[in-house]
Amino acid sequence: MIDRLAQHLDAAAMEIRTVPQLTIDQPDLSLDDAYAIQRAVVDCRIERGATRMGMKMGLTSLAKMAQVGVHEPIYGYLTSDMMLADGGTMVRTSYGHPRAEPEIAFLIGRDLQGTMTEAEALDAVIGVMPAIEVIDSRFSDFKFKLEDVVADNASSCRFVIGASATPLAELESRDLSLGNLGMILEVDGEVVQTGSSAAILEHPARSLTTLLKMLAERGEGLHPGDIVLAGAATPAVHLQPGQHVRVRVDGLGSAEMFVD
Ligand code: OOG
Ligand code: MG
Repeated sequence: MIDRLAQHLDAAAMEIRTVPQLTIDQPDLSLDDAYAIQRAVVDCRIERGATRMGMKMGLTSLAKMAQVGVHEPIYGYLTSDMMLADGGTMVRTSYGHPRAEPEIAFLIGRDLQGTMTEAEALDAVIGVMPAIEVIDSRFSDFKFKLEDVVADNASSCRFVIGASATPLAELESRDLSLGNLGMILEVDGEVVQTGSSAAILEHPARSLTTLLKMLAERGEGLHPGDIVLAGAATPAVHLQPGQHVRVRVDGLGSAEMFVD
């Protein structure tokens, strides 16, 4: 069942079509099943040559939870085929109904696994970067239950990371706190969403420790060089061809992309 559903979701992504929620035919699908399907979906990408680049957290802000009606943080994998260079162009028609959202990314410096304090987790962070995440649900109308969106690798699609990683000590030396940085999403130079890193589980570091706890339940952790997206601070916005999208974060700079 796990492999069959993973192939079903992978084919939907490859063929750029949406499918009904898995939980309609499989009302008893458990969260463990959903994470097993997710892992198998990611393995399909890895078999095609993609490599694991890190992890994303999702549904870590009230704004995001409210937008999709799922009220629990989830995680997914980031793979090399999802990465878009800063300033790069994404072809709109290669995806179903993509949306962009403003995020903060961590660059991890050493192996991390298990339950730990926020200070312990942050000690392993080389730096933080502004990021754009493009999400694209495989489910019709972007409607899903918790188990559906987990199986769908947390709606992951593409991500853009800002050019430079700012060490936390540098932020502090400028009297900025990672827990309260202004975040702006711009489309074609106009501000379309504003928020704060405080919206991300009250502090992005809490997203990191929550991820580590969830990964430990499946015997997994983070590795040197991993990128971790902490989850969007605001609702996501639909993307249209011709747009220029930029995320600016106080003290961290910006990340940008174009839609073709
Ligand atoms: C689920 C993925 C959520 C975030 O940053 O909250 C997410 C979705 O909204 O489709 O990536
Ligand atoms: Mg996201």
